[in-house]
Amino acid sequence: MTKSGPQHDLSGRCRVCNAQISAFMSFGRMPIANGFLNEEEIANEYFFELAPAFCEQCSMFQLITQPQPEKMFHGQYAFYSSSSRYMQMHFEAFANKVITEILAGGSDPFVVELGSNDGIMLRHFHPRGIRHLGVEPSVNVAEVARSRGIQTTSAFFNRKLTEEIVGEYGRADVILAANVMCHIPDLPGVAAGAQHLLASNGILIFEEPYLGDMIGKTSYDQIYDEHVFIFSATSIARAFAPYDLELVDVAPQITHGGSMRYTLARKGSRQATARVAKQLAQERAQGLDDAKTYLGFRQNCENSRARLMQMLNDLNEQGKRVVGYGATSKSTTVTNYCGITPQLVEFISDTTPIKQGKLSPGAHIPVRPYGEFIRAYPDYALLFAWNHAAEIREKEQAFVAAGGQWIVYVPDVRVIS
Ligand code: DWN
Ligand code: ZN
Repeated sequence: MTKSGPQHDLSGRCRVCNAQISAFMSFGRMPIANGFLNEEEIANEYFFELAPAFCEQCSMFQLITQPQPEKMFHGQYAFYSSSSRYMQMHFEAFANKVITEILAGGSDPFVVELGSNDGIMLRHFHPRGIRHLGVEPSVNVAEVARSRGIQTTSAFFNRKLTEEIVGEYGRADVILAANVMCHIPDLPGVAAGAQHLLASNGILIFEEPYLGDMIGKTSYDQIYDEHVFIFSATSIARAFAPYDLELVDVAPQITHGGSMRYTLARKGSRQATARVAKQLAQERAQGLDDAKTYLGFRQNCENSRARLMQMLNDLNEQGKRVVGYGATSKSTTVTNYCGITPQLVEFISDTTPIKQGKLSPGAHIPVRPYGEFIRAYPDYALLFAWNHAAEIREKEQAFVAAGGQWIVYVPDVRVIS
């Protein structure tokens, strides 16, 4: 067995269809991806084995084990959705599309968003007087949303909660989620909740990192504790079908390194677009429903790790300064799987105050404010926030003009300036 094969038998039951599943690889001992910590917390740092599996019965890509939700989403949750200007624009466009194409003409519509974070999407519904409710378990980010006047309840979304929502507000015309569904281990519970909450002609729209992109680009850093699933159109159609919810549209998105927007409606209530059948056929052609594809992915991950470590070790021997850019959740998988130490990457620059002054999970690389990056540019910046490359490279032209270079690892390990 290769170093990235599971250390011991990692098997379990598919969270969606209950079939027997086994991990096809392991990324090893992993901490909580957003578990930024202080020196004195190192002794008690929590680790689990990060091992993905593919269910051959329903095609769902998932983690074998996931830490308890309370370990990941709590009053100190470190990720604020509004930390990217491009993402703010993306959600404004998403919200406007829902308002003009779906809600237009409806009388007093009601919108529910799962995992509404700091209100990056609902803030566009609120000023228009559209009835809305955000469901956000991480109380600190929910508080930011409330301070913006956005109606938010701090809870995990499930069937029981939908009964309370229906009792208080009635049924939802639209249920939205972005980068949230793939975080919820009880996906059948979410589907049952959506089935209960949706109005008869209502729709459920969500967008999440896309399995086809992850496999195609070897962006294995999408795999971390919070992402218990990585979806495809195939797996989504199958997971929601038992709840009479049908996949009626798909739309690829460039966000988060390649995402897919899924639209579902009550069976028979809307005609599915031709894009759905096309996407399903494309997924078969890519081999997303074939277990062999994941063995190839495992090999690609190992190659990527070897190349990145070779590059970082070479630069270290040459005495070059390398700094990480963006203390992303994704970077926790990269630093821990590859074994990147503070000797190789001096610190990670990040604009999020709650992360600054802390150590990165597991690898314990210091996280410093952005000002440290511009104060003395390093020779190389390792772009952990590669999904925001367009925004960041536009902003950091002075770094390149000063001779700085970017190291990227998706889709390949390479240096760009
Ligand atoms: O699904 C999830 C996605 C949507 O967001 C969550 N599980 C958690 C989170 O994942 P992430 O942490 O990998 O997301 P980002 O958006 O890639 O994180 C970017 C990080 O980089 C933030 O900490 C902010 C920081 N940043 C920065 O320092 N300078 C970002 C930009 C754009 C910048 O210019
Ligand atoms: Zn399954």
